[in-house]
Amino acid sequence: MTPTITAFERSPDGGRGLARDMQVRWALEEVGQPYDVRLVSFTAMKQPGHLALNPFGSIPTYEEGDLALFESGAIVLHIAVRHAGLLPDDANARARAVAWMFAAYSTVEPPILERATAVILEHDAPWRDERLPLVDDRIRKRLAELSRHLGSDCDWLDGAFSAGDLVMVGVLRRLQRSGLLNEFPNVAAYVARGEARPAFKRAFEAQLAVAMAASNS
Ligand SMILES: N[C@@H](CCC(=O)N[C@@H](CS)C(=O)NCC(=O)O)C(=O)O
Repeated sequence: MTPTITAFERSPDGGRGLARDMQVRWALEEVGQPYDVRLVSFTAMKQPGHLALNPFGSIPTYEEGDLALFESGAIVLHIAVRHAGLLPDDANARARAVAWMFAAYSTVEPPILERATAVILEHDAPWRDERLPLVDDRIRKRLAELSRHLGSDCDWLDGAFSAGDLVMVGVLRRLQRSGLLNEFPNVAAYVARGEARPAFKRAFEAQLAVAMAASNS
């Protein structure tokens, strides 16, 4: 059965692939599972039809037969469990790959999202200029830790590319315009390795096509 995911009708990032349908598209591309996309407007996301799929009124969602899922991490994990290619066969390595997914969303991402809030939503707030350097230092701490873990010879977080890398690269991509990634060349190279994967490129092009169509309409 072909799953259906939801994505922004008009992504605020204009096609930079930062909305979280990107991770789900990427996972589906990695495992070779075709999918349909239903585009939703900001208004539709808050209507009962969409809230029945995601009580928080956000994208992405995932529908497959009787199953409806929300939360990009849960969706990526579901795809990884159902298909070969995103989780190792060895039980311990599998558990570690899942740990990296949690690390990406619950340990690495929080200060990155704080930064986005400070830059975009609190742009004119009086505390913004004081807050930003503090947030940046919290991000640097996480990047330094990741940098130390990757060292000079690890392509991926734990052996072969996994769902842990997919989610981590997705989280780190939000830093591309900050300049912070470039302070940690092996982390920047890690992100570039993720973006160079053919499945990433297919997913990126698909979401970009939506953004281009929206900007021409
Ligand atoms: N933790 C959720 C976050 C979902 C989320 O924040 N989605 C954003 C797009 S990346 C969204 O729909 N924002 C619009 C809104 O919440 O109104 C996930 O990973 O799926």
